[in-house]
Amino acid sequence: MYGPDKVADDSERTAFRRAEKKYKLYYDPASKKKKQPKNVDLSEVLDFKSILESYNDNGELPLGITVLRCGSGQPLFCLEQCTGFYFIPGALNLEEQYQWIKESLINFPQPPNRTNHNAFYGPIQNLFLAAKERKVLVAEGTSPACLNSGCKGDVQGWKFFEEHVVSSRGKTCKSISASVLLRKLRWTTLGLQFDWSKRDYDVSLPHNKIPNALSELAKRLAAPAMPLGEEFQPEAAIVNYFGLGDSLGGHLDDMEEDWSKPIVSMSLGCKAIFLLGGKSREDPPLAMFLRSGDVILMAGEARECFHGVPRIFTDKENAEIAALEMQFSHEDDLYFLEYIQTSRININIRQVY
Ligand SMILES: O=C(O)CCC(=O)C(=O)O
Repeated sequence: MYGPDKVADDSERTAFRRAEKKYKLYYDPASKKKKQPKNVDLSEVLDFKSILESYNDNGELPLGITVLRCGSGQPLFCLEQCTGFYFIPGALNLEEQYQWIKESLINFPQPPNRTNHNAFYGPIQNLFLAAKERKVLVAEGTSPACLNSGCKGDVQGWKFFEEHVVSSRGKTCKSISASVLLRKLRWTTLGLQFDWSKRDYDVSLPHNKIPNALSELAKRLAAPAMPLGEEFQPEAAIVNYFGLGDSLGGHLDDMEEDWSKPIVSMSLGCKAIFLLGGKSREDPPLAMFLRSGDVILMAGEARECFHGVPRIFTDKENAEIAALEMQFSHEDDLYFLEYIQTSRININIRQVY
C-alpha cells in the first residue's frame, strides 16, 4: 500500500514496474499545447464492460476468462491464471455510487478515522464542508489570539476560519486552504485503524465500527468469494482518493490474518487502469479498466498477487462518468460534482482476523 516505493533505474525495472511506466500519465514534451498527456497504447487493457456486453449478446468469453453468477444473478468474471480474483462490472448502481462518493467525502474522513493529514495537522473535522465554504485552516500558536498576534510559538493545533477573516489580518499565521487539503486527501481508514509506519493494524487506536450500510453491502458483495458457509466480517476499510496524475504503486495487501477472506474493492468516479500481477514483481501484470461502480474481489491465491493503479483518466472522453454526473444535478451537489469530475475514489473493505 502506501510506503516507500524503491525506484530502480531502467535496467533494473521489474515487469511490474515496466507496466506501471507504460500506463502512467506523462506529458508530451513535444506538444505545442500546454500539458498534453502522452498517448498510451491501451490495446492490451482488459475491458470487462465490453466483455460483459459481448457475453450478454452471444455468450462468448475471451480465452482465460470464466463466468459465475452471484446471488443477485449479476455475472462475476474470473481469471483462469489467478484463482480467487473476481471482477463484477457495474456492481454498484448510479444511486449507490452517488451515496458512497458523498459518504467518502463527508463522513469517512471524520475523526476518529485517520487520514494522511493526521500526521501533520492532527484530526480535522468537517474538511469537505470547510472546503465547500472556502475556509482556511490556520495554525494556532501559543497566544490564544494567534490570528491577531501572529504565530510566534509552537503550533498547538489547527482551526478553520473564514477566508476573509484570515486575509483581513494578513499572512501572519501558517495556513492552508481547505480546498487544497481536500485535493491532497489521499486516504482515510475506517474501522480498525491501519498504522502505515508499522504497516499493521493498531487496535489500540480509537475507532468506530465500519458503518452498517457499508458493512451489509460488503457482506453481500463478498459472498461469492467466501469459503462455503462463512459470512464476511468487515472490520477495516481503506478509502483511497486519486486526483490527476496520482497512482498507487504495486503492492501486496498482506497484513490481514486470514487470506481466504476476500478484500472487497469498489471503484467510484473517473476510470482507472488496475494492474494485477503475480506473486513476484517479475511476473508481467494484466492491465484492466476499472470504471465507476465496478467491484473487484481478491481472495486466496489472488491475495498473494502484486497489484496497483498506475493511471486514472480525468479527461471527459476517457473518465466515463457522464451517467454518474447526472446524479449530482441538485445545486447542493455542485461541489461533489466538481470533485468527482477529476477524481477517483476506491473503498476497499477487509476482514482483519
Ligand atoms: O484503488 C484501487 O483500485 C486499489 C486499491 C488498493 O489496492 C489498496 O488500497 O490496497
